[in-house]
Amino acid sequence: MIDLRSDTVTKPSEQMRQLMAQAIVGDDVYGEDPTVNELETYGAQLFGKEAALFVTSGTQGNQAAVLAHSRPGQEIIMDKDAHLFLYEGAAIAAFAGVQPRILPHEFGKMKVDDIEEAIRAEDIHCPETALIWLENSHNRSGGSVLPIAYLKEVYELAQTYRIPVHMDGARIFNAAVATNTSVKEMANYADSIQFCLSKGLGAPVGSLLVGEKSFIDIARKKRKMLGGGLRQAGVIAAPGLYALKTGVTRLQEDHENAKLLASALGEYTELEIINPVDTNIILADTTKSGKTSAEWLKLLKDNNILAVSFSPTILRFTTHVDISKKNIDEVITILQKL
Ligand code: TLP
Repeated sequence: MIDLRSDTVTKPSEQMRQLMAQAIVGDDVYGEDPTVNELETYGAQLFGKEAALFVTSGTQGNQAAVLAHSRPGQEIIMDKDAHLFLYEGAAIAAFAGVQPRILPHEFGKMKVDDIEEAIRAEDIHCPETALIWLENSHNRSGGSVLPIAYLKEVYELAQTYRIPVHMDGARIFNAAVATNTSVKEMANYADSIQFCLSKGLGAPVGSLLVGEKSFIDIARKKRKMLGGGLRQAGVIAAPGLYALKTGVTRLQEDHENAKLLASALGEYTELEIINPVDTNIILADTTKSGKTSAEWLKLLKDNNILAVSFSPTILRFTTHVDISKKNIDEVITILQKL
């Protein structure tokens, strides 16, 4: 099977497995796991932030961030397709007791005027705005990148109102590589960032949350409440550290493969590519083909290709470290036959 469902499906490399076996460990709840500590220090430095927290997943990192930034009864401004809103089981309502204020967007960018209008004024009737939430790259928009100029504009607005900005950077390295920007530069315009080790970078587990030390100290307690206080977590931090050190530059290959696949899909099928394919995600509209996404998924699966459905008429294909140029050529040959 050529698995293009997500960049989460990658298997740890032999090198990662060896590092897991050899990792020096301790009890991380006591702060005594040297490998976790090394990963956190390295991650914080890479993003130019004071501190970092190793979490088991992007979802746990995002939720710890929400809990650390907000109080029950407050509100978070986010776009209507944010992963936080669509795919985290309403955890912000269930755990943090906050509500989402969802705004329209174009490829992940909410209008800055809309954000300003959505910021709550002091009023006995209203919740307070706890946080502004950005997602970079933006998953539901097909991995599109929020450019630095936009990040800066949103951050300056947020500072005017003294509201923190969190960036769901599950795929921030894809965004940085695609725009030839450093994650440190992007991090200048967010108070906290969650980024995944287990997506494009290819680690089996984990994310980091980065920010000021005082914020990370609170998030660490919240992570414990979420059941994320792990013990000898060095065994999963070791492949994460390796992924962070070695997995970034090769993301360019995933982006090239995605572009190649997108143009083949456009050429050999009736699927219509509806995103600019900035990074490693392709969104294809099935309408013109007269078939639904479910029908396409079956047809593709019968031909050894896996993708996911984003709606009854939208398919998502994602390239990653376990998909080579050769695999893409194989997919193209299959598409030509179809
Ligand atoms: N995204 C997954 C699914 O949950 C949709 C995927 O296959 O793309 N933020 C963003 C922007 C994400 O895309 C994801 C995962 C997460 C957070 C959550 O990360 P995990 O899966 O580690 O909890």
